[in-house]
Amino acid sequence: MSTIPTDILSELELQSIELPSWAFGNSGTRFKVFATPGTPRDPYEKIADAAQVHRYTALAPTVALHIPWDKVDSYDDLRKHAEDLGVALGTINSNTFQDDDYKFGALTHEDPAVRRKAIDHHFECIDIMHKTGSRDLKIWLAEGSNYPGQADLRGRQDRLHESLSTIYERLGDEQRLVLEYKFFEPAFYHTDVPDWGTSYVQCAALGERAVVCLDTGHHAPGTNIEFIVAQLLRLRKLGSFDFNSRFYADDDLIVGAADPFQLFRILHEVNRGGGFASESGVVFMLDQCHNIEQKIPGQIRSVLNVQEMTARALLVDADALSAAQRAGDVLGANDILMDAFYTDVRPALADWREERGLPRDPMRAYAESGYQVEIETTRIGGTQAGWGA
Ligand code: LRH
Ligand code: MN
Repeated sequence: MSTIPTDILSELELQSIELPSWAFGNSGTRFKVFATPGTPRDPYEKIADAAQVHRYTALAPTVALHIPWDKVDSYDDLRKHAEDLGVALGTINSNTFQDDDYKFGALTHEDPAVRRKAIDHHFECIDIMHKTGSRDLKIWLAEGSNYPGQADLRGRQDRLHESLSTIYERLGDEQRLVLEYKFFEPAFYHTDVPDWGTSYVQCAALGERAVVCLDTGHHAPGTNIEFIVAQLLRLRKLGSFDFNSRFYADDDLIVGAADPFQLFRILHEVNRGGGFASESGVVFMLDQCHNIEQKIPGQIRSVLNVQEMTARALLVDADALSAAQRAGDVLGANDILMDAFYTDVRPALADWREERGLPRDPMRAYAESGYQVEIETTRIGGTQAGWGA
């Protein structure tokens, strides 16, 4: 049975994975959004469910919010609610992708009044961050066009810079702007922030506290995502991950489910680039939708997948690897990496959890806790949360 050296266990002890509040609500596709018994009806219940993940894994101490999906009367009260449950409020995600006024853009729109409205939404998010104690404002823009000629690609980049500058100037001294890219959808001809290069260029023009968000589902098929990770870490501009996995497009499936080896390769480059060190400032967040599977078990499985692949990445014999790389030992170098990937760390992690008073099998512990039955029987009435406002 493989063991994990204590120095790696102490690094794993520092690992924290931020959960998306919206993963606990209903989600789906344009074809159907299935309701699920026990789905939370408000941000308070979403946070209560997120706290269950941290309770059984000690891996998920913060919850990201999405505005307006998680709008409440008192963010001070929501913050206290989270703290009482042993978690904290994390990244604040803006939303300019569900308003009719933003049909042809928001921060890039031709009309200054529409841009003003979108900027004001981000000012509102920054005000909320002051109340929730959040550091990061994450911006994903659905903006783009569907037909060649429809949009002035150059003009939109200039307007985007102008709008982002206005938002950046509003940030508090400890706050960051995190710009997420996505190569298509909902726009099907051009997207204004389609790739890491565009996000990097826009962030670099803003300043130190503007960084890039890499969502693992937002690349063209065949993209070497770990190369982008290596480059952004080298440029000190990798701000956060939105972890999930996909077989085809932005499927938002459980991280590591579709391509565990890709997750391993990504985490290997995170380790190589110093991205696990707290001073790197990299936030590891999940961004997933549990359309058909139970949501809390789905999130527990997800954080365990990240932990297991992180443990494998940390087991890579870095000295032997760089020696083989320097020697041009192609197969030797590849073998060193594959050896770590093929190391089954699960029994050792279960032992480690037990030593720390955590359940050997968090999935089973949650299933046996009765919490799922309780929420399915008590959360009657009201409107189940989802991607609607
Ligand atoms: C866009 C995205 C973005 C979120 C949304 C929930 O596809 O990845 O991160 O705002 O999903
Ligand atoms: Mn995302």
